[in-house]
Formats: sequence, C-alpha cells, structure tokens
Amino acid sequence: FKVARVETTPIDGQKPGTSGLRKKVKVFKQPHYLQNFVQSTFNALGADKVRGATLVVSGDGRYYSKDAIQIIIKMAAANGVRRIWVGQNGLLSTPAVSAVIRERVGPDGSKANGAFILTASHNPGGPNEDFGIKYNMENGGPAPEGITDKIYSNTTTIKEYLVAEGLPDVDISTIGVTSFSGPEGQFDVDVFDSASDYVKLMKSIFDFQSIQKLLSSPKFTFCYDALHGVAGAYAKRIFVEELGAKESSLLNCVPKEDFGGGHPDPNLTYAKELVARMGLGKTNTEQEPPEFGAAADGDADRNMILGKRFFVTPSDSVAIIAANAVQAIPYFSGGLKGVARSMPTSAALDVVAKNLNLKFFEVPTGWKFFGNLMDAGMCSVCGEESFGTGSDHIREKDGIWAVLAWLSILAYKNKDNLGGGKLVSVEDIVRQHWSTYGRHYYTRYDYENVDAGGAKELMAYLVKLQSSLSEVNNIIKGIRSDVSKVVNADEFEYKDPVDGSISKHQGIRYLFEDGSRLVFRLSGTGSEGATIRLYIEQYEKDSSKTGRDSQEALAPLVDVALKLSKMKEFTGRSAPTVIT
Ligand code: VG1
Ligand code: CO
Repeated sequence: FKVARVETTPIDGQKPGTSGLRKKVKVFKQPHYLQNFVQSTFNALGADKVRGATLVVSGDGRYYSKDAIQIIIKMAAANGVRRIWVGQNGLLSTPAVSAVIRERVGPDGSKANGAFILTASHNPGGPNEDFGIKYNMENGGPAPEGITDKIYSNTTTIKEYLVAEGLPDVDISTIGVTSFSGPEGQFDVDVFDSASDYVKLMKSIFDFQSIQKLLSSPKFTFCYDALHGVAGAYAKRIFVEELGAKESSLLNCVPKEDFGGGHPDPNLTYAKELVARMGLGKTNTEQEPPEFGAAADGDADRNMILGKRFFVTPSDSVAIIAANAVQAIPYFSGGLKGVARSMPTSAALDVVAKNLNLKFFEVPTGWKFFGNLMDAGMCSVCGEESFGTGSDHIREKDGIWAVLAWLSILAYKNKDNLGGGKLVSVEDIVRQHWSTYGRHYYTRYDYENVDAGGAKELMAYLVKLQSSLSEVNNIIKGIRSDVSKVVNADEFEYKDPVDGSISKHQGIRYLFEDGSRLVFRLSGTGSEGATIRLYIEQYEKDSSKTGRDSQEALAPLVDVALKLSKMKEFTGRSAPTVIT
C-alpha cells in the first residue's frame, strides 16, 4: 500500500467525555468525522509512540464498529503502526481489551502499546443510536486527561489525515495473521480469539473449582443477563464452559449490533427481564427466582448484582467485596494495598477501609483516576456507584470479574453448607455487612436529556448557594424539620497523589452533620442535551434501623434535594428518567 494524505478541516464537538467520544452514529458517519478523531489521537501520542507500535482495535460490536475498524486499520498502517490486533469479529469487552494490552503476547512475541475501544458502553446502539471511541494506554487504562485534552485540541486545528491507499478490507471474522507491505515495511493484522486471554486471567485470580462446586450444588441457582452486549461472548465461555452453569441460566447472551433494541445498562429500570426473573419486578414469576442474578452493560465493564428478590447497591457491592476479598479470592490472599471509590459513590467503602485499616482514596467520576493509584501499587479494589467495580488485575472496571468476586464470596461463606445446612444467600451477606458496618442508604436520580442551558443554570445556582451555609440551612428548615444541618459545601476538586495533576469542577457536594450527602453532577457520557445526576446518601449506624426500604428512608433528603436545587424550575421535569 501507499500512504495518501487527505485534506480535512476541524469538526466541532470532538471533546472526549468521562469515557471517550460518544455521539450518534449519524454524527460519526459524517465525512472525516471518525478520521479526524483518530488522526488527532495519533498526533497526540506523537510519532515515536505510533511508529512501529502494536495497537488493539475492537469493541462491544455495536452498529458501525465493523466499518470503523476497517477505517482505523487503514489509518494506522499509514501512520506507521506495525501491527493491529483485532478480537474475532471485532469483539472485545472493555475489560478484555485492558487484559489483552497487559497480558497478551502475539505470535511473533510482540506486546500491545495501546488500544482504540469502539463502544458507547451503556448507551443504546443501532443506526439511530450511539457509537463511541476511546483510547487506552500501555497500562491498559483509559488515556489520562493530559492526553484527552491534547486529542481535543488537535481536533480543533487538524488539516490532514493519513490513509493507506491500496490496503484491502481485512477479514476480521477469521482467526489468523494477514501481512501487507507498505512504504516502511511489513504491516500485520492479527485476528485472535476474543475470550481466551481474559479467561486465562480470570482463572489466575479466582478459585474456579470452588465456584464450580457452588454452581453445581442443587441449592444454588444462577442467572446472567448480558443485555445483548459483548459480555455474552465471555459469559458462555466462563459460566457455562468453565464453571458448569446451565446454558439456560444465560439471558440475552448473543451480542447484537443494536442490543436487541434495548438499553444495555444493567440497572433495575433497563434490565427488566432479569429483574422479573429475580422476583423483583411487579410481575409475579411463577417459578422460584434464582439465588443469584447479574447483568452487564454493552461493553461488559458494568455489573448489577442481585439476590433472590434482593438488589445489591453498587456502593455496597464494592464495600462487601473489599471486606471479604482476602479470605474469598486467592488473588488478594496477601492483603489489599488500598481501596478507592469515586466521589459520588457512598461511603460504605470508607467504613470498611477504616475498620480494616486500609489505605483509602476518593477520586472523581470515571475509571481513569483509579489507574494511577493502581500503577503506583496503592489500590487493589475500587468501585463506582454507577455499577462499576474492579481491581488492579486490569485498568478498567470489570463486569464479569465482579460476578466472579460475588460467586467467590458466596462459595466461601457456604463452603461447609453445600452438603447440609441452609445456604447463606446474597441477602444474608448484605444484611450481615450492614449490621457490622452500618448501612448507607443510597439512591441516584438521573434527569436525562434535559435542556443543556437549564442544567448549567441549575449547577451555577447550586454553586452560588454554597457561599452562604446559613442561607442553605434556612431554606432546608423551611422544607423539612427531620433532616440534619449542612456543615460543609463545595465543588469537588481532586489532586492526584501520584502525579500531582488537578481536576476541578468534579461535582457539587452538600455535606450534612449526620454524614448524609447530596451530590449534583452533569454527566459526561451522554450524546444529546445534558444529564443531571443527583446522588443522595444517608448513613445509619444503628443495626436495628438498617432494614428499612431505601426510598422510604431517603424520602426527606430527596424532598430537600429537589426543592433546594429548584430541579423542576430549572429542568421542567417533575420526575427523574431513571432512579437507581
Ligand atoms: C457515567 C458514570 C461513571 C462511569 C462512566 C463510564 O459517567 O456516572 O461512574 O465511569 O459513566 O461508564 P457520567 O459522566 O455519565 O456520569 V461506562 O460503563 O459508560 O464506560
Ligand atoms: Co460500560
């Protein structure tokens, strides 16, 4: 092939958000749109990082991925990349990409330097829905802000991009290496099995035998919903082939370009089928629900954990995993280096860290902030309230890892019970945790796709309000007498303890005397309008009061949050789109 230079002009709005660039497919299909972003990424990395490099290109298989992969292959070749690795059919979950960067050795002994991940994660897919792209670094984690800022600034000045002319489309459905020759020598495209590196890594972390014993016990029943995302490819291999779960325990495990028309977001609103099967929905299932259920998002980095008729809040999930990891998961048997959560995530993890005397960190929303801590050996387990949980085995959150972590805890707690005796259930484990550590009642209200102007005004209003706590407390007193006082309010700012970089404006916090918190943030992953997230949390130490219904326990704080922020006035919405 030859290298062609294509003239282009900057396109507005290519600023990567919380996790890459996410836009409607129609936007991505505009002439030069994807190309401008990819070339801007190569330019941000610099020629010395790109020439001769080995890059992974794959994703959750959503609509437009196959076209995008061919475009990126041709641009990579023209930019001097030496090898492109592609998961078969372009499929790799986000955690698998991270694992492949860190673990895979190519047939010629090569190792990967980075990856383009093609996903819009939990956003719907299809011709009228979302596509996305993000770049991950050599450590397997998302590019830090220093790089994403550079990418964005390059998109505003770009004049040309490079394409390999005469390079045919590569068959990505067949495993094997195809070689081409270009002006600078050989260029290879290596199509490999999407699951094997990831499966191998999971087997090195967990005790598969003990999980297999649990899954084969007639007392234990299991169910997994991939919501037609890429997790399906891994679920079959791991849960069925390796661990012996029944084929019938898998729901929606065939990856589809449009996720079967659904919203591939594992929460109580969108994972309807699983929720009903677990006996949590309004529809009464005739069958006895399974003991354990879980779901993943489109790119399989998120997880929802359910017990029989029981929902595990993600903030509790990471705290419970941290509290049990050393005993239940071989990878952690030497102890935890530290734990971390994102700012809006509840303080359940803080209490565990304090009790177990572990290093603890609070970082801004988005997985990229955990990576630095992990690279520096300061953090083993971390999580976000948004159904993201993970550890330092890779540099992304990991949906299937979280399920295996829970199965390990269940296997450990039931190791003497599987013959005779009553099964310790998911619900038992959570209630036990609350009675030891107290409970953080928690809920999140999302106002999706609201007018961007109104959302900005609401945030500005809340920041202004923070300058006078006495006024805030006066307003609150006028709303309810049964909530405590605000003692501190700020905009969260983070100084990375490893590289000293500072991230500002990471959400507005109102901190109450009794430990309750209200947090307001604008989403950085939407593709249309603005999304306001309101996070509400209240701590209950008294173990006789940890069994209440969470929406009921939080009702007074919710009332205060909505009125204090004038949510309805600013957004015109009288109710959120999603409650989690
Ligand atoms: C959301 C979540 C955040 C998560 C991010 C990426 O971001 O709140 O916790 O890290 O999605 O997850 P935002 O900016 O919309 O609140 V994924 O699974 O979409 O890559
Ligand atoms: Co995701």
